[in-house]
Amino acid sequence: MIIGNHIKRETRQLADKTFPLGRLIYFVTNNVHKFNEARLVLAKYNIAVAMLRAKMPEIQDDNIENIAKIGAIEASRKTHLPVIVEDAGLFIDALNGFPGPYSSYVYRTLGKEGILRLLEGYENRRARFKSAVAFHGPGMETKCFLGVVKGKISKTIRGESGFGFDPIFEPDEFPGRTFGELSVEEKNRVSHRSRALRSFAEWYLKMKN
Ligand code: ITT
Repeated sequence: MIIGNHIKRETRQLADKTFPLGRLIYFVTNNVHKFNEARLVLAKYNIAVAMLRAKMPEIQDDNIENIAKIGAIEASRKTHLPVIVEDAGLFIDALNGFPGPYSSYVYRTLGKEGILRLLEGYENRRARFKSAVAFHGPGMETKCFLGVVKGKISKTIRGESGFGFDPIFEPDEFPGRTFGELSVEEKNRVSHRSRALRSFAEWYLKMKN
């Protein structure tokens, strides 16, 4: 009897450690636009995601990969669920990569107008968005995937779609149009987030098979 219980417990522990394939993945974010973009990208791979709003302290680090990884480990540890945490930022060449990992704070304080003011007088308006998508499930190692989109900072604020710095970023693939002037589908064709998520999806489906 005691041995039987022991075996049952061991089996349960093993099951808990099994990679959570085929299960819903929880995308931890408070940003509904981000979630919507991710949902559409992953739907193309038949990967279902649910938005999980969680009050998580975001660590400060110079590296978005570390921020996403630590966020995913922490969120999965707290919820016992397979989760994705994505961290992204806008890196401006003339400002040596600023605001980068501090994009959220800079967006809240200086905003889009502040970035345009900072770039007044600069010829070089090259910039890139970077995304780090970290996946962590109970009993497994964290995996992280990166995506980049190159472009430039526009001279004026244009477009209503998207969020954050979208109305001041012109991706190279859509010259003369900002992310704010693109549909979600157009943005998803080239964005940093969709590129990182597609790498994740390809890895995830391989793991599954
Ligand atoms: P969560 O942390 O809750 O996921 P967030 O909006 O704070 O949501 P990030 O920390 O990843 O997301 O992004 C930091 C900032 O970078 C974000 O507030 C935007 O201003 C900007 N940003 C990131 N991705 C962007 C995108 O696709 N388009 C426009 N701005 C973006």
